[in-house]
Amino acid sequence: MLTFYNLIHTQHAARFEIFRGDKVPAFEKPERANGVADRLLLRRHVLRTPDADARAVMHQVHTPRYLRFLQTAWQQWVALDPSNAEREAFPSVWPVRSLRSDIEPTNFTGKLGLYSMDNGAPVLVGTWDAVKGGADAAHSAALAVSRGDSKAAFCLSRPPGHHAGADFMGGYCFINNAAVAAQTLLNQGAQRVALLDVDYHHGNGTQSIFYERADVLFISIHGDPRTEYPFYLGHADETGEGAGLGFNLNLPLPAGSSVAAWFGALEAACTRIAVHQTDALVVSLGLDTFAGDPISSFALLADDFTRLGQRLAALGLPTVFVFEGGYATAELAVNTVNVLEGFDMAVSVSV
Ligand code: Q9C
Ligand code: ZN
Repeated sequence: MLTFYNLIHTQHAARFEIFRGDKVPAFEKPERANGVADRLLLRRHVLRTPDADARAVMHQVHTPRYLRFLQTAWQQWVALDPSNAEREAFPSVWPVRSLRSDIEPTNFTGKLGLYSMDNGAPVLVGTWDAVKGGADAAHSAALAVSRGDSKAAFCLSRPPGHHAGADFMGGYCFINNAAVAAQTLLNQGAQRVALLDVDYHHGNGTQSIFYERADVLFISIHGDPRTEYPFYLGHADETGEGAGLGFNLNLPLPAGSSVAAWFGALEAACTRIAVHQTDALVVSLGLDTFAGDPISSFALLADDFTRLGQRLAALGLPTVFVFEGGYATAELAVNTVNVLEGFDMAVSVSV
């Protein structure tokens, strides 16, 4: 599997997050991607440094005001008080219903809340560089697949992206790397792209970016939002709007669902992708469906990830994998590489 590795992902390393009212060590940490990179090297996969600038594509999936804010947020935070350089910027107020989000406050706290869905994505000194590098990696992976350099490519970066919408961060995410990859595939000539999100959590950001578009079919298999994060999106009755009607498919499963139930949903997803006459596939590859994940409640085991890769390969599509969640750090590398090697294995059998 050809991997585009964002080496500067380490520039974003939150010290902690708020979990059940306590400050706890951040689940989303550099060791996650470092471990995957180490295992890919051990298994003799090729790791490339991203070589393309995603700036223009980022503007196709995010708003100008959000990108402007995110790029300068750290400088604004430190300008408030030089001692903020030692602090991570967490939002504390949000424009919920009846409050306005059309006017950008001048106050930094006001802006940070406007552009956040929760308190799970603190801005740090290196956040912008890390997430820009992630977008470049996703863009580079999609370009490589479009050019036919490789049947599939893997964007290895963090923080993840699928909770980030056109104009907000949240759930550890800032820039929607999977959306960048899908948009690049379209820019390079694909007519129809399918974006399959297999992270435990619904990809609310990705869904919202493409909700009124027919060129990207979004499909997500995830924990039922009635009980699982992100709670406010991901229900089965969300089928798209306007031109996008019929191009959004949510397959929520109850927390605690069996492996068989999960693969049943995957089959439904694959059937929908096959009838879509898809030119290319993006996979939001979250590994938090693993039985041992500390913040999730599905039951997949190491071999199930191999089977997932094999099933995706059977679709026969040019495919870009984009790294998302997965917090059982000790097992994450094996599970991730199992998906990629399951895919490679099945592709080499079919040619
Ligand atoms: N303390 C992904 O898997 N947890 N995101 C709440 C605030 C949210 C998971 C964070 C979990 C987000 C990409
Ligand atoms: Zn997740």
